[in-house]
Amino acid sequence: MSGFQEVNFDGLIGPTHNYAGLALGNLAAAENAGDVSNPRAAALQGLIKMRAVMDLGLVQGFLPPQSRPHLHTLRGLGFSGTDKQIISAAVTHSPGLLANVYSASCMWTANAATVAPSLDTQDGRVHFTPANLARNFHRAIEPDQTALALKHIFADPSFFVHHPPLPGGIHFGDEGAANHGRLAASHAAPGVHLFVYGEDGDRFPARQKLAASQAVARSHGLAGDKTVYVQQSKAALDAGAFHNDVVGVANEQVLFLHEQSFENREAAYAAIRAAAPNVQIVEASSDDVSLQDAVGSYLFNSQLLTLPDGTQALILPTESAENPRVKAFLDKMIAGNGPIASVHFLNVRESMRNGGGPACLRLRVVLSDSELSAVDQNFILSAEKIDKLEAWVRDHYRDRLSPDDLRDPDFMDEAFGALDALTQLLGMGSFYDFQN
Ligand code: SUG
Repeated sequence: MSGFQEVNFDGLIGPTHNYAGLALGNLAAAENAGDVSNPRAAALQGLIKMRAVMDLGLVQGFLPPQSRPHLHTLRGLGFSGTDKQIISAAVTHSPGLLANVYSASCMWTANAATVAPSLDTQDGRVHFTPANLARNFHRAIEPDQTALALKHIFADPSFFVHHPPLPGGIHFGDEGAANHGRLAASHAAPGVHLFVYGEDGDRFPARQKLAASQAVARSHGLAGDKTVYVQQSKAALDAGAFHNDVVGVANEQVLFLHEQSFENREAAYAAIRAAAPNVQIVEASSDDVSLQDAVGSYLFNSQLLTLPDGTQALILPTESAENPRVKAFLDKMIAGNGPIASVHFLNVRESMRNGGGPACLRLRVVLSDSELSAVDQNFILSAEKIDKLEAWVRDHYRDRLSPDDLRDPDFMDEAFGALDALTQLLGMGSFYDFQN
């Protein structure tokens, strides 16, 4: 029996990263709407995070950026002519659309898909369901290309099964792994799947539907007694936790979360304990950290990782170190010798300003050694490959992008040129629709 490990697949941040305020309920995105972004810094921050995780001794992968602007969407909405004519017509007739088809939101690969490891599925294969991201238009155009990328990277059907995104739009709104956690004695042991769904709050709509989580669990062939469905608290949703991973994260036997994460805390913990008796719940009380501080600092949108020595480390955004109450909580937690042994702060500020912390930027895939060798090795990083990707970013990315820049049809060529160079760097052949 081969060993198992968790591999994080981060979204390589695309050259059109911008602040458009597109995501209702996402406070950071709303606050920074219209600001000038720095796509070059964003992509380099992402690569520095990937390198840091690799330097901790873990295997690190990535998913490529999607084709943006997404001309296919504009054509589907009746725009026609050459590529540049399409952009110019959209600028004239529907300027609001441009920001949507230019969004680099696929960087947040926690929303790319839900994944079930072969240890937990009926047929012993790894199952993927791309998220339909139906709630927000700029994200609802992601699933087709997500599916292509996942099929490209995890191609071998003897190991990997790809389901289509759920049908039914917002009736089966599915935001992927951002509302899903797996509890297990170790990554190599069978696990319990925790699905967190929402009900609309007083301020904000819920994105993840219970029926969607149930459908994904059904497709993936998860056993009924190995799945738990818990409602996110409306208080957390209305405080800006538009995905549950803003208020909690699970890794192996540890569930690290805010005490106001779930609508009915006692019943939720009882259900989780019944399915996963060895779970260790590490909770921040509202006295230690308010929901506002949790959302503002992204304390829980951290990556909780098992290191090669078996200890667990938390990768946090620098915003968590800058909030004195959050920092005091972390210091107390580490001094308390609980299951989380170390903390590391990383700067992913460009993504954070759109509401995306370290945990949003990665999709976790538990793989056996033989499954890992079946993965397209182009998307598994080495120090040398990160060097090359950093050089590619420096060559092709702007360090200033304002919403008005999206109106310039020449910027489209620049964005496509960067992606074309990426496929050459990786020897991927033609991968994007604009290359055909
Ligand atoms: O869907 N922001 C993303 C952030 C996603 C974070 N992911 C997780 N929590 N797993 C969202 O709200 C903002 C884009 C803009 O407004 O330009 C945005 O889409």
